[in-house]
Amino acid sequence: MGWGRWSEHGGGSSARYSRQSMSRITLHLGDIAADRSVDTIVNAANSSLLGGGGVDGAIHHAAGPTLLAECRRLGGCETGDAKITGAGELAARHVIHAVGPVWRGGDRGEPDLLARCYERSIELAAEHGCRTIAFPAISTGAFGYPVGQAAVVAVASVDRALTVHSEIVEARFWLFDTATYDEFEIALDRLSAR
Ligand code: AR6
Repeated sequence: MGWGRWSEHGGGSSARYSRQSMSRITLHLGDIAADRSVDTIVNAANSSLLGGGGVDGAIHHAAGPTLLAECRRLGGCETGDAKITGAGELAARHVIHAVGPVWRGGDRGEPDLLARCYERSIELAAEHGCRTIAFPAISTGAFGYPVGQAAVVAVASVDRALTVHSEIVEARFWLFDTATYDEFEIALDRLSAR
């Protein structure tokens, strides 16, 4: 399938650079909380849904206290599942709080749980009328999932879910550092070549 175009700025966002494939999956380097042109932002949460560090901290900081107040009413979330809220002061309409697996060596169902996070997020976005969705690299920070393996699961599961939900026109991955971006680029290139 191959790549489309390079651009300095992706989707009106603050990406340093972004790359757009001919599929509906795009890759961006930078802060997901600064994406001002997406319908829903996915948060890499923990099962309490009560905030934390990393991308969770950045999203709650940018969204303000109403997001946490909404999360308190959700009663937590299982690993491998996701729940949706409004987006507080973010430009997006919704935040989807996905709980990825903690890496325990790879034989405790981690790939399946990670894939379910992505698939459930796309399902929720579609149910709520969203056409665009932005993901971080779920589980690859504090939860310790090796980035290369997480990237393969992430792009494959999102690609699968997009074939079911044609109403989602774009799924963006926001990668926070070049090493993570590169792993997602390799995974997406391999998927596109199949
Ligand atoms: N925009 C995009 N990606 C980011 C941002 C950002 N603003 N900040 C960090 N990343 P992590 P996890 C990247 O730890 O592994 C929290 O405390 C980061 O570099 O945020 O799923 C939660 O409350 C990494 O590549 O999420 C949970 O307790 C990726 O986002 C726990 O961490 C995910 O790193 C979840 O751990």
